[in-house]
Amino acid sequence: MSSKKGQRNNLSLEQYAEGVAEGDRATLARAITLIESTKPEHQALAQELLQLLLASTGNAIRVGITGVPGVGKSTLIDQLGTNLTAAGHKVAVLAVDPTSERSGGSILGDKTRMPRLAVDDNAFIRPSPTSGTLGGVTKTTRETMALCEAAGFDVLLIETVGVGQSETAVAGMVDFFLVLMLPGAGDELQGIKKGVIEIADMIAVTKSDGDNVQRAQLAASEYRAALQILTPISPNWSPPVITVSAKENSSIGELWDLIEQHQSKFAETGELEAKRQEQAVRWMHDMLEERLRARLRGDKAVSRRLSELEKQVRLGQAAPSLAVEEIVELVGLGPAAKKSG
Ligand SMILES: Nc1nc2c(ncn2[C@@H]2O[C@H](COP(=O)(O)OP(=O)(O)OP(=O)(O)O)[C@@H](O)[C@H]2O)c(=O)[nH]1
Ligand SMILES: [Mg+2]
Repeated sequence: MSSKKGQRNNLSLEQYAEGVAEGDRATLARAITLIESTKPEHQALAQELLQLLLASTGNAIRVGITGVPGVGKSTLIDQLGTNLTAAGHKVAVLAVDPTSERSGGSILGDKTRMPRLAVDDNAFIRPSPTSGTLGGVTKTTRETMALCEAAGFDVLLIETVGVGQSETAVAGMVDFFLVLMLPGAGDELQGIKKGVIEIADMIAVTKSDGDNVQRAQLAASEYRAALQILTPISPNWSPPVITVSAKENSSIGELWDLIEQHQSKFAETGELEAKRQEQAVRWMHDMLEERLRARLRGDKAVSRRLSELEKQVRLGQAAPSLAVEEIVELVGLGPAAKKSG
């Protein structure tokens, strides 16, 4: 996993491709490091590698898991993942955490939260890159997902903390979006963001063990009521609400059964294919916008002119549209913009 080693002794495109295709974990880890690198030559090689492996991607079930800090995401992933590898699956666990500076590492940096998966030969845990914008982190995660699929992992679990926009980003890269909720009712239900319920394919109330069982069931019935007033995303799926205990491994099997049911139903109706196609196209647009934005930020002449124009716009000396025209011209997108305008 050492990136130093990777830098000392770079692999060729063929070596990367072969190693990943063989499911070699060390090569997979180095390929991900390549993808995370911001060096132009690494980026170029990474893109070639992804293109080469594209045909062998798409064979995994992609599951996003979100919830507030402490809801039990890592504990659930450890238990679920362990059940799955025992049943013969190969499980990759990734993270989207653009706020990872908060822990000096990432939400998966601390592998002790997933003690069994961390030492499981059929599991692969990759922490979120330690820095970057949400756009950068999601790009890396999506590309890492592709690499893991090419390496033969058939279950991808993407953990993200339910803060900011990372949950929407994760929902946009997975087949199934699982929202974890704490046991308890009333106030907690009021406290959660309504938006996250709207994009959930299932809600699981966690820590349903010991004294918590009743509170978990109460919470579940409140979430069921909340979901009833929403129109489901698909006519073929009403998001279920269940209670689980990762600690006692109870209802984790049921949770996975529901995810598989959703996957096979969506495969049957063509919704899975359509969803993935839509996600790929949106991803392309996101990357394009990110690149254009980076180009705007990175160009000294542009940012200098931009701050001058800002002043003029603020003082009413220049019309905003005129300022935009000038900047667009400056970055070399002028003629096309004029044609359509
Ligand atoms: N009783 C009980 N406790 C649990 C269960 N699952 C997790 N916990 C506890 O809840 C705490 C948080 O669990 P994590 O799995 O680390 O939660 P997380 O959502 O991954 O947290 P962050 O990564 O910090 O966002 C830990 O102390 C766990 O032991 C459960 O099923 N039952
Ligand atoms: Mg965690």
